[in-house]
Amino acid sequence: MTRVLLTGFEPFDGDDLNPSWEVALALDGERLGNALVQSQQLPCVFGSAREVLWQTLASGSFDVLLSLGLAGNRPDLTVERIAINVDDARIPDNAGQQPVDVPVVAGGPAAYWASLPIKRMVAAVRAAGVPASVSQTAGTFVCNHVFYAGAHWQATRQPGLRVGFMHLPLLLSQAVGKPGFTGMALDTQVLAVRAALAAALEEGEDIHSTGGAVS
Ligand code: PCA
Repeated sequence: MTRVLLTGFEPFDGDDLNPSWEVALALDGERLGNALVQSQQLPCVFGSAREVLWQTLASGSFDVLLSLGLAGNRPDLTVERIAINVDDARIPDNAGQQPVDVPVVAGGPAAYWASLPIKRMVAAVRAAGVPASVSQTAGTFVCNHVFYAGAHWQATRQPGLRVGFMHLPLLLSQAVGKPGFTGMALDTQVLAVRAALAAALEEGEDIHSTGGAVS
């Protein structure tokens, strides 16, 4: 059996829900082929999010880690390419911390690539009829922090683990009253993440479709 750890975040920045946790909760306990999904909520707090993630990874023998987070300014689902070793918070986290130019892991490498097949995942979400793209940056807030922490765990503790991160758009209800913002129904986000996970669990190399950005 393949064991998948799926993480989502508690609400932050004044919101009362976070689609990343709503989606993770909806998929908790689900079987995908011979894989079993276990979901875990993470605090939107620098340091604690990393510690809860590492404790969860230490407590189970997971094969795949997919972390989810909200990117409220993006219209589609985005599969992240790279995690960078910096915390630089534009807004305070849920504990009021606002680190600036602090490493996620002191002495760690500048960056880690995702080790899930990001382009196959994007293609699978699109094939399910949902907009998705590759993202070249997970930002410098708690999402990137968790993505880097997961990849660092893999690099230093569990080389067989495969690690990835997806940002999700707002839920429809969150976009109401915010002109110019796009929301996506929870059911649609759930089926899209399920499709991405199924693609991530397939054997074989990533595909080589274009996923770049000009700027
Ligand atoms: N999104 C934030 C942190 C938690 C979340 O869901 C981010 O993109 O960093």
